[in-house]
Amino acid sequence: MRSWSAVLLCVGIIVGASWAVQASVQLKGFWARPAGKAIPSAAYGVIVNTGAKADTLLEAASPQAGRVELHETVRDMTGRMQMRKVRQIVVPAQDSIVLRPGGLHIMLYDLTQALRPGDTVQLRLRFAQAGWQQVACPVGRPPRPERPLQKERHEHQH
Ligand SMILES: [Cu+2]
Repeated sequence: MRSWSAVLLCVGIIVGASWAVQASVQLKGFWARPAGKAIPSAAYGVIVNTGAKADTLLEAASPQAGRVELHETVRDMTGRMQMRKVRQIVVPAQDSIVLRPGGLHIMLYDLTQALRPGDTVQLRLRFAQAGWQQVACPVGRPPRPERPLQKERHEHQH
């Protein structure tokens, strides 16, 4: 098991290094779908590219899943929605890509254990420019969209 821990150490160093350099890719509002151990889960969120160059998501990995794939959902000839593996996801410069149910998403196969609401999935995404980026995905429902600040209600009582 010594070689395996050496590999993990290397991954840690690489991930740490990519954090040290301010990456132009930000991962926001990530969450994962609850799933039993025998059922695949999926992760969603927003990839924001604040850089001047387009970046490309090349692969994803998680210590909690044996296999992680990039997927899209498409309508087939008969009108049914089907999932399909994609090789990469391009994030244009100064733009963002939304991963959501019914659209692009990250599929988690061969879970090491069931994912229940309140659990957290550690996800790593590898970008062509930004390298490996890590994000913690709470298991549960999608986070509530940010709402504009509501005007304070003033009630005058005389
Ligand atoms: Cu899928």
